[in-house]
Amino acid sequence: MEQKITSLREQFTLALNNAASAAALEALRVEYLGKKGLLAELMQSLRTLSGDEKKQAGQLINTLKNEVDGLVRAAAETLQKEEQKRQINSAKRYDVTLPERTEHGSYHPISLVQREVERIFVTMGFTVEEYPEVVDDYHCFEALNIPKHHPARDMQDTYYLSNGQLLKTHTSAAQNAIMRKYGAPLRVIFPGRCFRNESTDACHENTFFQMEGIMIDRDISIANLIYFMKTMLSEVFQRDVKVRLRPGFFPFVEPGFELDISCLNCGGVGCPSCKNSGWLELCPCGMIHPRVLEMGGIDPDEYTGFAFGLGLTRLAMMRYGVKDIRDFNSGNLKALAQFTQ
Ligand code: FA5
Repeated sequence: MEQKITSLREQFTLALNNAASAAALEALRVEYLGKKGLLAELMQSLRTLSGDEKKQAGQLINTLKNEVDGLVRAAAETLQKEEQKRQINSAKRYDVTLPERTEHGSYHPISLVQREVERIFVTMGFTVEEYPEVVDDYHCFEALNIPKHHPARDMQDTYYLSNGQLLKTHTSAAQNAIMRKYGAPLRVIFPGRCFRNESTDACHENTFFQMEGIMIDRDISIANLIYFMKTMLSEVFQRDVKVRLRPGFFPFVEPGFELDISCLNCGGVGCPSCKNSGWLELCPCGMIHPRVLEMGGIDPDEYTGFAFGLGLTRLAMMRYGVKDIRDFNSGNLKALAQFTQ
């Protein structure tokens, strides 16, 4: 019996050396220590032995059982540690000091259109100016030939601050300051956010963007105005855009016009974005009123000029096929992220 136990130990040692995986070790454990395993079989054979011999052999088998159990466990542990080490070594290294990776943001479609229009005008010799959103009554109205109680103010109700200042209703509010700052001749565009106390619908917002432009020089005429407008629109839309000019009244221009573009959302048939007219009022414009030039410190006998107030938000609607202006301020990132450029 002793002989049998010794050769089983040798056989086990050999098999253990060859067990290179967790599965092989488990199979080995079952083969030796399982209910019907080799050691259980050996125990069974003790029945044929007598007294002391049985006791001695029983102890030897139990010792071997404990050895097998201990060695299989130790081998399994070693294998597990080796596997962990291998995984750590093969894992991608990372630097905990790097900033967290997040989704990339994207430019707002209005910013994209604004940059595009700025680029176009800059190539035509215009400079770009900034102007505050909070202004005073003089710059927003009085310096634009809109005295107190003038009916033109009804169209532009806005939000007043307790100190008498207001949120600008149009980018024209910067005209006077820019004329005073640079004098004539002058070619400037000035984009900005405007605010109006307005009920909203598919084409009206209480907060929207305009891009104002003025060009003042000797002999500037309506022909120059039309040329710059058409050049800018066909560059933005990369095709000839249908426009129409109709008379429009603004106290700070004379004559004044409304420049409409054919609605690109419906092809001019009529839809909610164009109030079913087929045309979208996009860019009022006109020749700067002599009194406005005068208030800006420019001699109207020497200089003439044109001004326009492009509806930048509406231009972005047309450019990107946005059917409802309210989508722009909705904060809907899924919709806005489509414009990444
Ligand atoms: C003005 O604001 C004048 N200051 C424009 C101007 C400048 C005329 C220079 C002559 C010379 P109006 O209120 O029409 O005009 O607005 C100009 C453009 O801004 C509109 O054609 C439209 O495209 C856009 N706009 C006006 N109100 C809203 C609104 N509530 N929501 C979105 N866009 C608007």
